[in-house]
Amino acid sequence: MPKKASNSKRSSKPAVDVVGAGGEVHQGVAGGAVLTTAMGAPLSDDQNSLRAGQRGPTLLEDFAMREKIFHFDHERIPERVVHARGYGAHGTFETTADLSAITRAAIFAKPGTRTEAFVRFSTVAGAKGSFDLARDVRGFAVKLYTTEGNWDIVGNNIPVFFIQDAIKFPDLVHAVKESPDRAFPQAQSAHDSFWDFVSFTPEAIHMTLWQMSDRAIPRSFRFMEGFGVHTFRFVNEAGEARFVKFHWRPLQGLQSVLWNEAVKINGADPDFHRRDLWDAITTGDLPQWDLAVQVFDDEFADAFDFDVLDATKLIPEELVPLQVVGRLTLDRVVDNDFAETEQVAFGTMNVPPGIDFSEDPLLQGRNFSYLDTQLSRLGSTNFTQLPVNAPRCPVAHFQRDGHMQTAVPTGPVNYEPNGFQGADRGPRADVDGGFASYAAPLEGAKARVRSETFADHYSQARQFFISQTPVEQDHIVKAYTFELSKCETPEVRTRMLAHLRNVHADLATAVAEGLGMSLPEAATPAVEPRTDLPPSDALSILKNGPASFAGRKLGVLVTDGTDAAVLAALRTAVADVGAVLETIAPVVGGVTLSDGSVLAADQMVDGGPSVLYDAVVLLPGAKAVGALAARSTAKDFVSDAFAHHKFIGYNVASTPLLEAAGVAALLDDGCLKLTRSGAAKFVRRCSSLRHWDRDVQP
Ligand code: HDE
Repeated sequence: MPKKASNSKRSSKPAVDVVGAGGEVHQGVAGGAVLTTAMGAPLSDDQNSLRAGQRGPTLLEDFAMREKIFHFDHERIPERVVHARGYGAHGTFETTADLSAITRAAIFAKPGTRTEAFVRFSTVAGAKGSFDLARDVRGFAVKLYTTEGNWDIVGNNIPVFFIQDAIKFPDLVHAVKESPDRAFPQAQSAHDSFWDFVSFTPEAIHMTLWQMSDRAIPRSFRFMEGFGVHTFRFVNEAGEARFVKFHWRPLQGLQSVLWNEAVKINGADPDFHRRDLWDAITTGDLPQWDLAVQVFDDEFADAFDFDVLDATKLIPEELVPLQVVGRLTLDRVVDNDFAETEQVAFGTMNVPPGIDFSEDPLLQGRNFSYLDTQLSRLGSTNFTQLPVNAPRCPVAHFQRDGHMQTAVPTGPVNYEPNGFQGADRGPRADVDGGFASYAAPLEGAKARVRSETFADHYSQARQFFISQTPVEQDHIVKAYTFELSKCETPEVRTRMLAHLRNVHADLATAVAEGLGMSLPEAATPAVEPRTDLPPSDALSILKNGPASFAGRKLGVLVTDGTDAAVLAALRTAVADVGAVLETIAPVVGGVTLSDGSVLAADQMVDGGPSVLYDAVVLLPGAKAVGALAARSTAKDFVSDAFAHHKFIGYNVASTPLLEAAGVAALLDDGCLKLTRSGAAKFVRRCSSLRHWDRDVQP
């Protein structure tokens, strides 16, 4: 930048167009906004601070510079203690069932009711800047701005949790996050302290089965289920209560990636999940979930094998079927990540009349934590006034003042009861319409105890394992083996193997084999694990995959000379099923296709590895394939796609590349030779997403 004198003449055009922080716009000479201070003073120069002479020191008087740096210095707020890395979007929830017989919640009174929503997906352990494909539980937090106040379902993509009592949460989180001395490892559970904690906390074993399954490495937020986890209550007008569990079911189907892919995606695109959601919403491929409920009464709860207040247990769908009661559509990306996603404050305690808590000790603790934590993060009790948190229904109370108060209450009264009349009187509680807690009958002595009905820690873990396909079981074995191999303390591994023996002999034996360790004695269970729980298909991802390639991404490797007609046919076939096609070329600037047209590529081959795609097509031109076959990133593109069980389309010219990648002799019926007429058939074949029959290990 050319040096400018500090007292240069006021320039006739503003350097940048900016709207004032208060939303007001100063019209500039060119019709654009004039840059101002936060107080609204228009600025003449944003490139140079105020100096005493051309080469002299900066003056304290420079209020514009001081204000700018002051604000910048305080731009960061504390990240969330857990779930720090997250991504949000706006949506709409449409009620599809009349539930007025079982809940008085207005949101369920009339099918067709539309309610504004905000959703934030997250990982748990990693810091705000960590990568998306950590092996981790995903947060699935939904805020529904109902006419009776905000209802937050602060859930996860796994229906059970690690612990049964909130008092253990700080220990769990300390154990899974980085060590306090060395500050690593970050964003992962593959280390001693996590498994050390788990090995002494058998109630966590069931959840670790889910965490070691592919549920913990989802392909995208769009392909995950969400769960409220706890048992809640529906309460109707008559004050009658039923228990309820909440499930979000993606219309896109379930899908995860392989661990080897996850590791590589983290390098190739650490923002893989947020980019996916942004792209889907901004291109109009709006993700949708059905809200389904499992409703049951005291009689079922009493007869059920496990305690419905125990968050380490689920209720199989075979026992209490899911009823769909609404549909959530994410239809708008945020305007500003900080203002909305970073400042959104979810709370399990936010429920409208008609939705109530159960006595789950984990939920009870959460109802304290989510309000409390906002004070550290958002700095004021008035966080409820931020646009993303503010209810869309009227708010009236006598809470006053506090940091960053933006409401301007009028009138003389800030208390009740009061003897004022009319508008000055202020609001009063509504005995009939207001929130009334369900009068749950309680009994027993005050004590620090864990109910005996919470004692079975292994039976549902076993049920989860036997509900998986062999492919998924193999992934679980490999995940435990990998994670425990990262534990440097042999005793931690031994204790974990002792627990796994109580889950399933095959699991324990295979993990021990993978670790090169002998099996220890089984851990002594508090109650004998059951082996008679039947498999539940709903617990498997592969048994619930989509029947279409819709919403997925095809990567097509192109070079100079690529057959333009085959590429066009592929584009049509992919668009027809609602999927996306990206081209990957030796140079991003473009290639010249067989018909002489120039195609600008979406990715350069070094930056577009096949792990970013659900299926791939190799479409090189005959003259250009040699150079491609000599390139290691192109070879990896092919060998990875093959090792990750992806469907591969290829043309005759691809042979040197297939040979260089070492897969030419291995081609199976998941690899299809592509002609112009075969494009639609290939895309149809991709509907099953992966060719699991391929006998290959990444
Ligand atoms: Fe959370 N959890 N949690 N959690 N949790 C937070 O609240 C907490 C638990 C979940 O996108 C914090 O605003 C305790 C279960 C999600 O903003 C904090 C306990 C489930 C999110 C907190 C649990 C969750 C959080 C951190 C044990 C699944 C992200 C920042 C009793 C059902 C929400 C914040 C977002 C966030 C406490 C257990 C899900 C510290 C004490 C079980 C999705 O308040």
